[in-house]
Amino acid sequence: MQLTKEKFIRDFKDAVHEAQLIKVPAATPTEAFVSLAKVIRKYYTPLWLERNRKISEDQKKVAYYFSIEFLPGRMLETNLLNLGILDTVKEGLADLGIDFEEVKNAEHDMALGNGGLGRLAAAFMDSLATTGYPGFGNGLRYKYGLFKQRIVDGYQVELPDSWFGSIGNVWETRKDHDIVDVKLFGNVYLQANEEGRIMPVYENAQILRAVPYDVPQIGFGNDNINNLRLWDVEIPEEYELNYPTVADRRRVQDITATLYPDDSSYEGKELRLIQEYFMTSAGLQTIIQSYLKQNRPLENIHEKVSVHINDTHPAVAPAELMRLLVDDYGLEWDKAWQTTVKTMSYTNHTILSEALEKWDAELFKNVLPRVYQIILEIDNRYVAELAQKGVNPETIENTRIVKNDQIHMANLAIIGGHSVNGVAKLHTELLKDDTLHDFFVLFPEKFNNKTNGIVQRRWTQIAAPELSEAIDKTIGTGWRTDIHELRKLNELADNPEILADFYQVKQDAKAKLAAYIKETTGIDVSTDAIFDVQVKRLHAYKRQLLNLLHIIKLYWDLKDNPDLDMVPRVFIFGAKAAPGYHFAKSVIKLINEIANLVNQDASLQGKLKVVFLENYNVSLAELIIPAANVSEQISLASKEASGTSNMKFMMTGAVTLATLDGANIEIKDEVGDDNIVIFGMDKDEVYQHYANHDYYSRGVYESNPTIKRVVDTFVNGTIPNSASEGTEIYEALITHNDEYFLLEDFEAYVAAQAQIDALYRDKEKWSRMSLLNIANSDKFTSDDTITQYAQDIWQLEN
Ligand code: 26W
Repeated sequence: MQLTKEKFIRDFKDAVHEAQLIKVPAATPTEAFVSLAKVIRKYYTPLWLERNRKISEDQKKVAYYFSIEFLPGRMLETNLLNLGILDTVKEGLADLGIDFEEVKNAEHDMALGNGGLGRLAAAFMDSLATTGYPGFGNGLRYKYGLFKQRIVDGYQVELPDSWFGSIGNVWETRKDHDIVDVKLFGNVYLQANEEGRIMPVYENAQILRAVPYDVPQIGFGNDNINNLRLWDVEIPEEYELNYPTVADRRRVQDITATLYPDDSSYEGKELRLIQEYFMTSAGLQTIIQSYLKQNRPLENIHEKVSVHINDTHPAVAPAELMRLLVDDYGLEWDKAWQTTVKTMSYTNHTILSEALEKWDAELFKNVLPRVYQIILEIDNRYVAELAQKGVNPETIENTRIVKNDQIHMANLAIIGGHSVNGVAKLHTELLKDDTLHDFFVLFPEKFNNKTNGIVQRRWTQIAAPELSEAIDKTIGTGWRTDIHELRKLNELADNPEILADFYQVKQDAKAKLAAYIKETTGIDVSTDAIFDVQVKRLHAYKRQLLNLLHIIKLYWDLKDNPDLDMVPRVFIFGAKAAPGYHFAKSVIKLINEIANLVNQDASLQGKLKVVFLENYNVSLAELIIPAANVSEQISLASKEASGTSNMKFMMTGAVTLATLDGANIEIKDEVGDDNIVIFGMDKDEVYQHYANHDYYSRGVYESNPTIKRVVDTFVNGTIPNSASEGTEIYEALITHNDEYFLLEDFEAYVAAQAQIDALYRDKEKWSRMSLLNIANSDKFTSDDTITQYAQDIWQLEN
């Protein structure tokens, strides 16, 4: 959109006067932020209205991305950048004596997600708007997002994330117009109606009101605005008498109160099931209503609507759509089923079996009695159809939805949809060959890969403005709109001046992070050191502990030989652990205690520093990632479905130190073997261990003195204040046979780290590697990923 600085200043002043009844110079950053948001809303509202009008006038097919998590982080700067008015606004504010950074920091992260899955959903929203495809989000409006993490005495403490604060969500619009009701609990029986149709009769159901709040998703440079619809729950006025006490009301409000903070294991909690159903049912109801306005037959809804199931959390969708089509709109079962399968598609984000959702049939039946009946019917018909085709009984049993009194949600998503995708090449292969092999044999045509991506604009132009300027200076600004132009940097990678420029940009980013580290932890770190970073959720399979084992080895090397010739290293961690995940919390405690140990030891001469930054979130990632020299992506091969931070690090010039897992493999393919450091077992070697049952960690421990010394450090009193956590870790590694093969990969990891040290000493060589990583990162733009979803899975037009 077009905007002059003068007009902006006038609008902004007016907004401050009107909203705060104060003059601009008196406005606090929060007041300035609220007023700025009001001004921006005024700018985009006509664009948003126009977009909605156009989509319905053109009767375009729309994809709805159903996700229990969306993790956009802050929206202000993205919104301004995408509207094309970021520089104008920054200049206008500067004229008024207002620091844009302060205003920006007044916005609370929108953290309605745990990690990769939620961040990916937010990235897809941005990219859908940017590519111009009509793709809308559908999720929950949690009052509290992912917990705020504080570290007290080295331990993680969780605090509620009250992100609404006193100002609420400045971007959202409540849409009373689209309110719907959602039914839970009660009894259902079937009865013939006057026309002889068998209809469900509900008794004593709880009826809740679903209220949508729409958050605009602004496309980059195209004035295109899509919709992220987040549902809140309310008690319908007419049923108020059913909720006489505060406790009664609270039980309802709980449905949208908090995001479940667990991304490591599935928990069969009733409230979670209600959350999942609530957003799915409400979303589908409004989708049908808006489709019907086009006066088209419901049995063709797949021609104008796609519903995407992001992981299994919204996987009740095929059954709920069947319920709506058959019960509420009177479609024949077979017709309804055909259109349902054509409408639905599903992405799997993990092969960890403990994270695959299964519901106890009893619990499910109690909460969703009618949907339960429908699932049984889908399951019966599925089994009968396959049996009739002569499929062997074992395959049928493996793939059916209801068995052993459990409902397998992934199976429902696969059977009830036409597409199943993994999120990186290796992950999709593993799904086909292993996790979902029986499905792949039955329905090979449903399977496809969609390697994840990132919103390059956030990780370059917003998080790394100095890097972006350095790129502008070398290849011009075209890459800002067409990321593939980054490839031009490949030709410049031998130019020493350019390399020196980029080196300096990284040094400046490191200085910024160093200042933050000093301010928040008191630890001094030198920008001459290698900044070696591992930031992600804390999980055993991601192997933060392997990183720690190497740190302990370095510690002993330096204690043995204080003059050891090594490039100084700062190991930086950021990680939240699921509140109930004991082992993960013990690892956090140990990282912090080891940090205390090494940071205070003068004999190490500052060569080794360990920093744990609390409350890792999107905004902190924007500070940390551009400052990294080394990107730690060291999960056990086969376990990390894709990873997406690996892509962000690459794009901002870190060198990846990685196992052949997830998208690391594709990063290696893009950047070439010389510009990445790979180590450890590959997926086949891991699977061979599983098949042969031949791994014995105690044997490795007893026969390798270095490993023994490192592991013993956890239990011999070297690390203060962590006896019980140290024992727990020792036992995981030795008594419980080291589930993620840390000891097996240890030596390879140490060697890879030595290689990093050697490479970094040659400044020019390192800078070249760094630049080549940036130059070849364009493959990972989520704009291209979403284009593939839109074309291959959803068949959309932009
Ligand atoms: C049921 C509890 C639960 C909740 C969330 C289990 C598992 C999850 C998610 C599937 C975990 C997740 O975020 N997976 C990550 O998805 C990213 C986006 O595709 C991938 O890049 C990561 O590799 C994958 O771990």
